[in-house]
Amino acid sequence: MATPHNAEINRKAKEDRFQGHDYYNIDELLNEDHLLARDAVRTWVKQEVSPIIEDYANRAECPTHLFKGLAEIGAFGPSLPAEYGGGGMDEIAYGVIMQELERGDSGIRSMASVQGSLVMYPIYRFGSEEQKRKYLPKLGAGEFIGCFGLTEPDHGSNPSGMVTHVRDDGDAYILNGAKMWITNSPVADIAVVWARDEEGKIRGMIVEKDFKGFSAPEIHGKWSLRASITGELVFEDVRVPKANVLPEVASMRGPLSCLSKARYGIAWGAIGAAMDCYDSALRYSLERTQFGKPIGQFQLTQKKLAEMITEITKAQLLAWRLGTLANQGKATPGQISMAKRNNVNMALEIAREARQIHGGMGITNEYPIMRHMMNLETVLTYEGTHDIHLLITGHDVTGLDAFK
Ligand code: TGC
Ligand code: FAD
Repeated sequence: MATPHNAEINRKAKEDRFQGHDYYNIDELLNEDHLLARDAVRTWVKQEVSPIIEDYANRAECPTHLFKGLAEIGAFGPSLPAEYGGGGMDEIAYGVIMQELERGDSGIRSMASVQGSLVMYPIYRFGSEEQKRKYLPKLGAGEFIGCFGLTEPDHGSNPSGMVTHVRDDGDAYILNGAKMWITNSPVADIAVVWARDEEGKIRGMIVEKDFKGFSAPEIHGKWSLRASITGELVFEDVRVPKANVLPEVASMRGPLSCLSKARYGIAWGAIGAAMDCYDSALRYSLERTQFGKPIGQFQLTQKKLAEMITEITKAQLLAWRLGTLANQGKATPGQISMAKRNNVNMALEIAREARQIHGGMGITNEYPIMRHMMNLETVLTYEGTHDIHLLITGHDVTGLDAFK
């Protein structure tokens, strides 16, 4: 039975009392625009996400009403030009926005990552002017929802092996195949789909939801990313007008460039989830008493907290430096892989330690810990698994490919 003091702590748990953590004064490296964007998104998450997220995750339901709000706060394509529906900001602003969204929930960050980096970005980078004008403003405003189809049932880590294909049919392509694990697909108006053409080249195309032969059934039964909707994409002789094919790329460079953009955002996002777990654990350790003392006074709790803030600080510095390189157009895919892998793993480790600090309460939805921990299991796998990113780094430093 909890003492009155401890019962009060648990009653207050559902209030979002989050405070950012900045042990190395990294805010001094951010400019006014970054700080304004960060604070605006932090406030929005406290008002719109925190009060509802545990219930949506519990019901395994996506809060699709938040798409509009995400658009209003500029979460879709923050670093894409404003004339094409983006935010016109820099890469660090994009990063801090993802950090604050994932502080709320990885699934909310996913809604923004997919729309901005995996749907708007390929249309912006590889699309025709007509495609940009037709789709980007609506995507940026949240009037259209998009999804990105690369992974297939038999080709996850190795998307180059894809079997989804198109055949030429005059002014259109006929698309056949299936994609698996596609974020937002059941609610999407358009899908950016990657398929092999008759010459074996990888082509990107925009498939609209009402094209005949196209369906997007939902995948049920996820214990992770429960507030995000995931589905398949099934193509049975879908006629895709050639006007919907992205003209500026015909290789794996197309989808992999989009992944670089999204992985960059995840490297920042994971810091948000880690900070939320640390913040909750720190507060709990000061409020919860056992053996007549706050548990934060025990050395073993301090070891956990000290290691958490050290790892968060290292991840913040990695993300900031990566953002600086990205602003100069110099961030390499290898550097992005290193940051995605390190920061997501760091967040997952912190979630596990924070769960221990919360004791039994840590397994309940009174606190955000288990939700972040379960979410991070997906984040560790999507956008390239933890081990694939290690192999990318291994390839980068040795020049030797260990994938095949
Ligand atoms: P490889 O031969 O190495 O490269 C093919 C071409 O692509 C270029 N390239 C990149 N360009 C930009 N960014 C990158 N990260 C790039 N990586 C490679 C490369 O230079 C080459 O260009 P070119 O012009 O010479 O043709 O390609 P590979 O087929 O051997 O692939 C290697 C490997 C294993 C690293 C790659 O396939 C990979 O990254 N696998 C992991 C798959 C993955 O990450 N899937 C993610 C699916 S989307 C998703 O999970 C969304 S979750 C969204 C959410 O909800 O937030
Ligand atoms: P596999 O590739 O089968 O890997 C299984 C295991 O084998 C992993 O541990 C992996 O590291 C290991 N492995 C594979 N190859 C090697 C190797 N060469 N060497 C050593 N180990 C190896 N995809 C999209 O296209 N769009 C989306 O919007 C999207 N959203 C997603 C949302 C969720 C919730 C999830 C879970 C996934 C999503 N994905 C999406 C798919 C995601 O990118 C893949 O799950 C991921 O790339 C891994 O593929 P896989 O699941 O097929 O695992």
